[in-house]
Formats: sequence, structure tokens, C-alpha cells
Amino acid sequence: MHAWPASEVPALPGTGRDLTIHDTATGELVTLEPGPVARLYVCGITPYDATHMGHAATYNAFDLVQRVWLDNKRQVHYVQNVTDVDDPLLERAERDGEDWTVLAERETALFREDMTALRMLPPRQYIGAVESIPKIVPLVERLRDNGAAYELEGDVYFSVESDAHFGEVSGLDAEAMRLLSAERGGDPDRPGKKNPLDPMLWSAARAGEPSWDGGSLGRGRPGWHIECVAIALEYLGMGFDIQGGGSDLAFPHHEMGASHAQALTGEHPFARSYVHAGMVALNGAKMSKSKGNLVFVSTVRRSGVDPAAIRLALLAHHYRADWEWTDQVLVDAAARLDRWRAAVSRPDGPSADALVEEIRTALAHDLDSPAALAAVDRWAGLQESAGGTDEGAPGVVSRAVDALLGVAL
Ligand code: 5CA
Ligand code: ZN
Repeated sequence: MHAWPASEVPALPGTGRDLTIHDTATGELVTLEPGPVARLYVCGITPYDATHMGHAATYNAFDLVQRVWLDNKRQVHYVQNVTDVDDPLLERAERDGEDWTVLAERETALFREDMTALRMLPPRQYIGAVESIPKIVPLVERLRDNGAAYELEGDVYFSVESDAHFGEVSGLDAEAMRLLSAERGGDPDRPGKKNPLDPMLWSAARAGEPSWDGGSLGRGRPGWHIECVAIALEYLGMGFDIQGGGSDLAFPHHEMGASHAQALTGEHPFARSYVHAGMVALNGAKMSKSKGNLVFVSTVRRSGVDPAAIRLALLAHHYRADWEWTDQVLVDAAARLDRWRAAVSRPDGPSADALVEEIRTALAHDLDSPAALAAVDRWAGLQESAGGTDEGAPGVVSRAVDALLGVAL
């Protein structure tokens, strides 16, 4: 699958910082030590509806991760998937009497447009679940042959007990896991499972559903967690720097993925850190496709709002916070964008050297984008009140805001 076009990232004067970020597995801030090529896997969308502000906020967080790394002279190997076959997608296509492949292609195309408009850096590989099936089948066969997976009425389940590190990503107890598993695509109550938490690796073909040749597994389709494992192992290998997504992916998705990969390879860890963004809500409830309380990026764009204002609305919240989308959030962001644009439109201004360092420091410390915005606000305030004689300072600010925050002034 193809990704979307990259916007250029200007080089800045001075030096970048090492990224310190909150790791869900340890519950602590960790200073990452990526090699010259930092490796990032971010879970992609299930394309049965348009990109909403919650998705955009999560992708914004991992876009900042890349910008900190790039500024710190690292290359970034970024991989993202598209869950282009899964229960919710098939259910939506069925409900609307639409071909599921047409639905998935249309929403994926819209996602690419939204990501491009928001200036999110594209992944090097953007890979669909369907195109990954030939890679997934041998992994499931291997897990079964190693005794880490078992068959139940034609379906194949992963045995969570096969990984000694199971539970270390989310740190949840068994009861909490059971509740979340039922809520998030698992089937803890299915009779015959060795452990209620065991997730599906391969689902045997069912009437009226698409299915693929699964070799010795028989016809069927892949489970959700193994999809991301197959893609991450293929392109990044074990021990990549960050696996990212929203906080609703910590369990079961990232927990199960880590255990699949660890059971497959005998190595630990799958990812060196697991990073999770908070949930964006609308009208008091988590924005979600299944609930339908959504504000779409594309709808707001089509109403004439500058995508840079949408991006500033996302950046105004710390990535780990749960927050509420309101009309006011966007009004404030649009006002900030106008103010910043006016401030950089003059040929000279207050020195920008300290500001560049402030933005760098804020982002390198657990992606503190609200602190970065406050620093730019202060510079814009100085420009408005006293101005300055530093020729070219507005240009430096403009490049820093572009390179580190992804906002084109
Ligand atoms: N395809 C899987 C991942 S492999 C999936 O979860 N797709 S998704 O379309 O449901 O979500 C895409 C990303 O957006 C995930 O990282 C998810 O955690 C995040 N996300 C979903 N809803 C919200 C929300 N309300 N606020 C913040 N992030 C969200
Ligand atoms: Zn995933």
C-alpha cells in the first residue's frame, strides 16, 4: 500500500535533544537511546469511517516523536499498518450494503488526505492486513508447531501462558484484563479456551465473510494482534524503539502483540518502549466510531478551517492527557495561528535563539507540546509589544515551528 507525500522538515541551527518519554510498561519516563536509525511502529486505522480528532491527536503525538528524533540527527524508520479487514469493517460494510474493499479503500484514501493536510510525516512502509496474510500464515503455523497456539473448532488461539513476560506491557491484573478483553474484540467467555484471555490468531472461514488460503491452517482470516506483529517483525525486527497508539491499545492489543512476538522469537522485548496517547472525548464520552460521537478532520477541513489550526488545536493538549474536543478548542487554535502568522510576517523581531531551545526542551521532555506553544506565544507577545531588531528571527521561528511542531506559518 502507498503512504502519503512527505512535507519537508527544515534543518534548524544548534543541536537537538535526546527524547525522554513515558513508557507504559515501566510506568516511567525513559530516555531512549535509539541507534542512528530510530525505529517506530504506530498502529494504523481500521478504515470503516473517516479520521476523527481522536485519531489525529494520536498520530500527532507520534509525529512529534519523529520530529524530535530528526532534529537530533537521527534517521527514522517508521512503519504503520492499516487494518483493512476486521469485524467492525465487515459489519459496517454489511450494514451499509457496501463492498468491504470499496469501503476500506475509500476511507484509507481519505486518511491519507487528512494526514497530508495535517503535515504528518508518512511511514516508510504503510502496510495493509490483507497484503500481509502471506507473512502472517507462517507465523501462526510456527506458534502452533511450538505449542504456543492451539486449535478450537477450526480457529487458532494464542496461549498467553507461552510467554513468561505476558502482562508486562499493561501491568493489569487478571480481572481487569478479562473485562477489557471482552470490551475490545476478545472472547473471554468462549468455551474450550485454555485461558479466557487467549486471543485469536487465525479465524476459520465463515459463511458470507472473506477468507484467504491459510496453508495448513485452512481457509480463514488473521486475528488483529498478529497483523501488527507480522508487519513490525518484517520491517523493523525485534527490539525496535517505540510501539505507539492510543491508550485503548495498551491492552489487549500491545500486550498480546508483545507476547506473540516474544513467543515466536524467544527474544525480549518486542518493543523497547510502549507509548500511549490519551483519549479525546466529545460530549463527555470517548470519541469512537462505534458510538458515533465524532468530529471528522475532513469535515472540519471542508468547512474552510485551515489544517494548521486543527494541528494547533491538537498540540494545545498534552499527548498523555484525556481531553474533550469543543468548538472553543478550534476557535482558540485559529486565533493563535493568526497571531503567530502576524508575528512572523515582519522582517525582524526579538531573538529566536532561546525560543528554539525552549521548544526543543519542551518536546524532548515527554512531548510537552503545550509548553512549546506557550514559548512561541511569549515570543509572539514580545514581537507585538516591543518588536526587536534581530534580522531573520521571524524566519527562524517559522522554520522551528514547521520542523518541530509540523505547523506551516
Ligand atoms: N487498527 C487498529 C490498530 S492496529 C485500531 O485501533 N484502529 S482505530 O481506527 O480504531 O484507531 C486508530 C488509532 O487511533 C489507535 O491508535 C487508537 O488508539 C487511536 N484512537 C481511537 N480513538 C481515539 C480517541 N478517541 N482519542 C485518541 N486516540 C484514539
Ligand atoms: Zn496495531
